[in-house]
Amino acid sequence: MTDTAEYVPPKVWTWNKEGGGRFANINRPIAGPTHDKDLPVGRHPLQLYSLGTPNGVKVTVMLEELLALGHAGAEYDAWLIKINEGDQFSSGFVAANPNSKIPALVDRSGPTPIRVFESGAILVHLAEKFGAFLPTAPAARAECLSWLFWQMGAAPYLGGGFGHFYAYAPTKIEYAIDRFAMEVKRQLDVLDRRLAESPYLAGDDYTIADIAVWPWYGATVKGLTYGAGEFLQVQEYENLLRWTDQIAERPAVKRGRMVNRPYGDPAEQLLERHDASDFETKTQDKLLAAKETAPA
Ligand SMILES: N[C@@H](CCC(=O)N[C@@H](CS)C(=O)NCC(=O)O)C(=O)O
Repeated sequence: MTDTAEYVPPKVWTWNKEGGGRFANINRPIAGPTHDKDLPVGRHPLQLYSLGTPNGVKVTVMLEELLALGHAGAEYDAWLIKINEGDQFSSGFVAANPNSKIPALVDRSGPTPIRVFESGAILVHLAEKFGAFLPTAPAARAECLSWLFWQMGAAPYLGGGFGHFYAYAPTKIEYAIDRFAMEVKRQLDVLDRRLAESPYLAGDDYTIADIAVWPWYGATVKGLTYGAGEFLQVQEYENLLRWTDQIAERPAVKRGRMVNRPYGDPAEQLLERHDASDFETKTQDKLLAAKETAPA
């Protein structure tokens, strides 16, 4: 690794496969599949291919919220995509999402399967399909979509910018950490001021804007992302903390954040979800206990 203070970019960038840092095994300067493999398909109308990161959790929370409202058509199979092992580069996944990132949804409820990628597009697809969590009155709808798209534009500065340079980059670069910490604190203040005005981001009602923003900014304001709570002085954002805690109490949110989650408390890890009963019977603690008591 060249010292950043001395680094002079060459005329033409070249791919140094060994020098890519923590995500070197999956980072590539090219798109497209690396191997042939179809995606599995379960029995439900909606097939989700994902992982329990903040981007994945948005969709599993939305699906659980829809089911909680009684929309049986939102039943889904959630398949685990191990991005550290390159599952997002299979031919099947690339057909569902040419951008090779989770989450990807295939809606098989009609005669022809519809692929939907990008978490924001998936939330809008589901909200419109079931007529839920997206206001129809023009002003409220505009406010909801504005915060939804705000999240899509803002979060890369939090994850790819701040998180990368604060937690993952092989050298600590003051300029980069300072620049992105300033931006993340500004974003937290944007949300905090908005949530001083109204209970939810789009107004009085809980919408897909809250569902999109909560996994990233709720976790950050609770100090759960990148171990940076003290560094960012997150306790300052009282309205954001109030909103975060309120959403965390929703039963559908509690379920949604367990799906496709391969880390943390085994009782909160449901690696794949194919039935509502899986939350009771297939979490990792239960599967491991069953394995230990099974006759050899
Ligand atoms: N803008 C995308 C971001 C999706 C995204 O960055 N997904 C990450 C995990 S959180 C991923 O799949 N990374 C795998 C890779 O970059 O190869 C969305 O909102 O869906």
